Formats: sequence, structure tokens, C-alpha cells
Amino acid sequence: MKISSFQVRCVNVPLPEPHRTASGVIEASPLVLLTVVTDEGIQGHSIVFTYTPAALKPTADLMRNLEPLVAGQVLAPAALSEQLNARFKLLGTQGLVGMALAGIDMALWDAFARSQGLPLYALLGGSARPTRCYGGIGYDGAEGSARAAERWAREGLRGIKAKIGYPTLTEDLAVIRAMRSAVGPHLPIMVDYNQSLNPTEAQRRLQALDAEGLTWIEEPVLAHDYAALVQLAQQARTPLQAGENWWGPLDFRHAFNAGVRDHVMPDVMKCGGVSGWQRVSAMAEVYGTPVSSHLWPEISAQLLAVTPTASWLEYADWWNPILQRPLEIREGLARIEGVIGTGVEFNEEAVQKYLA
Ligand code: SMN
Ligand code: MG
Repeated sequence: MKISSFQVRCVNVPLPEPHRTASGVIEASPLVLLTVVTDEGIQGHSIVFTYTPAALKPTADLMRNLEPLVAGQVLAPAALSEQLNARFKLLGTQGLVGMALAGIDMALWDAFARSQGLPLYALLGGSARPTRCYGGIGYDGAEGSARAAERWAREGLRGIKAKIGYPTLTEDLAVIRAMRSAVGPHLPIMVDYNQSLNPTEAQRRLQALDAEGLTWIEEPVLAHDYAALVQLAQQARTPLQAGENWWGPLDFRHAFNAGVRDHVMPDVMKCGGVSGWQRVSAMAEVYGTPVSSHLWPEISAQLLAVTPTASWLEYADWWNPILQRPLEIREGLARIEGVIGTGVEFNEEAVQKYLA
């Protein structure tokens, strides 16, 4: 089976309400939707999230420009991933290049799985192992965060994660305690600083948060300040989490070499798609480091099922409007039985409605 063509479309999916973080607000989801078509009519789909509309068209155009590099070739995702990464060694595969390459990788693996009539986890030799899910909460203050926490708990999610990094530590603690009182003493709570603290302030705040019984504290400092992250992890009792902003397996190598061990959370787009995730998963296994996902719930559920140290799936329903079959969650677990490919298939009516 050979690759024939790409269908590349841009949509802007509105969020029920803006998702605030300490490092910026996500008002809507600018997405590049890729469909790879093969000469036997099989299609593979993927989503690239560009964070800002300013990156939407450049990423889509870049993806279109890459079509000639794979059109006419046999549908062999692993081989094509190696070929494309080698092709961009001089330019580098971070940023928009990495995003476009990951989008192609995810769509090729989806097409390959669909060509075999299999879910991605089965194609990779795994079983339909469910992953526990937590719900994401924005930088919404004590009251807003507690309300969102209650909603996720009511929906049966097994954990909640709030964005913090308020102007004062007092406010951070108020948000954590408001959520704790809203969901009771047992539900796991994570917090996410979205890189907003300098190492000195991070040390001060992490020391104060240590008594809150948090499951992890995410990206307290700049994502690539591996040394600070490792030093903070050695001082804090609460495990630290990072990885959503690490580009490809190479950044994860830098992190593990620096001494990161508590948790990692590859973003399936930034880490290099399915091919990148497999490499990160193998590294994490040999270090015994738990792996959790960042956004992309459908494909991440498939990948976590074949990730030996799988820990948590981050659930966000942001892109459900443009999906045929959003991820199914039962009793707080991601259920992937009966899903084909990566589980990503577009609701064409909605795509037309949200075309950017
Ligand atoms: C996050 C960052 C950017 C967009 C969405 C979510 C956040 C997370 O860091 O971990 O979910
Ligand atoms: Mg995060």
C-alpha cells in the first residue's frame, strides 16, 4: 500500500471557556487536521495543536510542502519517521517543523493500523489496558478551580490538575485547599506552574506546598532548565512533573541525563508522534520513570496502553466537537476496546463549521 496524498485543513475550535495558565490563556484550539490518503483508499488522521492562530497557516503550509517527501512511498511509518527526521537534521525538528512531522507520523500510524483493521495498541503488540484519567482545570482562582474540581469528581475522573502560579504563594495554597475541600481527602490533586517561577521562588513555594499531599507539581521552572528541575526535585518531597515542552526523544535524553526521574509527560506532538513516543516510553522504562500524557486523549490512551510505566492520562474534552468518537471514559478509566487506529476520526460537519 502506498501513500497518495495529504488533505490538510485548519479549524479553530472554540473552548467552552478560556483555559488560563500562569503563562498565557488558550481562548480556542487552532488545529491543523491532517488526513493521509493511500492508493487503496485507506485514510489516516491526526491533529496538530498550534496553540495560537498565528501558527495555524504556517504549520498547515509546511505540512502541505512535506507531502512530496512521502507521496508515492510505501506506508511504513517507522521507516518514514527515520527518513523525515534525517532529512531535517540541518534545520532541526523542534517548533513548527517538529509539529508538522509529528502530525504526519501520527496520521501514518493511524492509516497503518486501519489498514490492518487494528487499534494502534494492538498493532504495537499491546492489550487494551485502561489508563486512569485526571481532569484539567484552569488558572481560575479558588472558587472557579473548586467548582471545576467538583465537576470532574462528579464525572468520575480519578484525579484533578489545576494551573497555579498566582502572584502570591498564599493564593496558590488557597486554590489547592479550596479544591481539596471540594473533592474530599482522597482524590489525587496535581498542580501545574506552567514554567512561571524562577528557581529561587520555586524552591520557596515547593517547600510550602510539600505539606499539601499533592501527586505532582508540574513545570515549576522553565521547561529546559533541567538542572533546576533536578535540584528542586531533590529538595522537595512532592514529585515533580515535566515533559510537555520537550521536543523529541533528544530532549528526554537531556532530561534523564540531567537526573530527571520523578515523572515525565510526553506531548505526543512535541515528542515526535507515535515514533517519538515509543522512544521516550523505552527510555522511561529503563529509568523506572512513570509516563503520563499531555492533551491528545484519544491517541494518548492507545499509546499509554503499550507504555510499560504508564501512569496518568490527562483528559481534556476541548477537541471533542470535531471528533467522530471522542475517548470513552468509564469510572475514570480511558477505555479503548473497539477503537480502530488511533481513535482519531473527524466529524466532517463540525470541521466545516469550524474551518479557519
Ligand atoms: C497546558 C498547557 C497548554 C495548553 C493546554 C494545557 C498545561 C497542561 O500545561 O499540562 O495541560
Ligand atoms: Mg502542563
